[in-house]
Amino acid sequence: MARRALITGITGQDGSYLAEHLLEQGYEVWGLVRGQANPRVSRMRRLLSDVQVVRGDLLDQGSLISAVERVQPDEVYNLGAISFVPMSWEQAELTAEVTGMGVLRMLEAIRVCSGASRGSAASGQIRFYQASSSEMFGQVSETPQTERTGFHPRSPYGVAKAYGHFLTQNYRESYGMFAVSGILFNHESPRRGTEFVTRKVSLGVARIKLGLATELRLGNLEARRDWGYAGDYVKAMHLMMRAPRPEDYVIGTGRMKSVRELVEAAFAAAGLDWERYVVTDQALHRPAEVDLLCADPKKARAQLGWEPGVSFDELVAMMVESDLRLLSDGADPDDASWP
Ligand code: NAP
Ligand code: G4F
Repeated sequence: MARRALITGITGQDGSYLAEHLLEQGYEVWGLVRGQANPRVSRMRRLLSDVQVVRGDLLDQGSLISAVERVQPDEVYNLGAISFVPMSWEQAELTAEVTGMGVLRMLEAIRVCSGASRGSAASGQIRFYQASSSEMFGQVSETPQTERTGFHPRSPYGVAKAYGHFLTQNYRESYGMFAVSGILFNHESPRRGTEFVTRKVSLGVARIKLGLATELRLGNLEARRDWGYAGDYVKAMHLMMRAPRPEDYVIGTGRMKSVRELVEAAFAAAGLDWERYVVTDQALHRPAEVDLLCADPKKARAQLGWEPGVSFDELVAMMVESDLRLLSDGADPDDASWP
């Protein structure tokens, strides 16, 4: 019988790639979707016609219990979150509720539905994946960051993710649940939300190239990130869930680039000189910045056999080409079907 997966955040970047990957692996895939008429759901249904939908919201405990009861999943992937770091200062309480407390509600739904009790070995029960983040490392205490590096989150988002991370560990230890966290570093794609810097840059380049804009306004160009391709990273999520033991893993490329290098590469991919177009804007700087993030993915390579497949330059070129195509076709990037 096909394994059944329930994905929260299925309308997001990672949810779409993970759904595709699990369908390819022969899974029956369900997505938890919120709202009465979530416009992203109709696009998802058109593209992922084999995905089934169940209504629910990470803010609503009852809806999560009902969803787990209805779907009876073998695996739950909790990708739903307020995921844009600057928004977490503007709506800190909402971020704590969705990104932090949402993890508790999902774990409780699984615990209640699978009858896991304190101290019992809940083998054979529902497996749980938590989308933890390198933002938890924040002001890093060492470089590169491993599964053992301490956390010093720098945003309400990072703090909420740290809560969800520790809670996932705690449910594993308290109830014997197969509950794992993937500490994923930044991963991008043509499906990335337009507010994140890689997509903002690839779209900006495409607009300038096509004569639709004359400048690109950005914040801190000196921040450094470990950027990989989302399509590679969802495979790591699945490998963690099929591992013999529930453990947490760092997932990244092990290579760091600055926002400035990202900009240079993206403009060069379209044959443009970035210095003629990029304007820096103090208003786009953050109240507390994460200066650098760089993964040490040795454990994932050794234990899961996971390796990133797409390089930084290939990723940047893929995103610029995709946005050039999208805009040339007259599509609205915020409302486009996934490329
Ligand atoms: P994304 O594109 O922003 O997607 C977020 C998803 O969360 C959307 O499907 C959204 O659904 C859903 N959501 C928001 N509020 C919700 C609520 N109250 N109840 C249920 N669902 C809700 O994020 P992503 O880039 O795919 O990232 C997936 C997960 O990985 C997130 O948890 C993110 O924090 C984490 N993460 C991402 C990265 C990265 O670099 N991408 C790195 C580390 C960790 P709607 O359509 O309803 O808005
Ligand atoms: O693309 P970003 O907004 O991603 P950020 O803050 O690193 O967070 C992403 O990755 C995390 C994993 O580490 C996820 F957990 C999280 O959900 C999200 O997916 O910003 C990257 C860097 C920052 O240092 C920011 O200050 O780019 C810098 N930046 C410079 N100018 C900008 C801009 N970021 C954005 N979004 N927009 C700018 O104009």
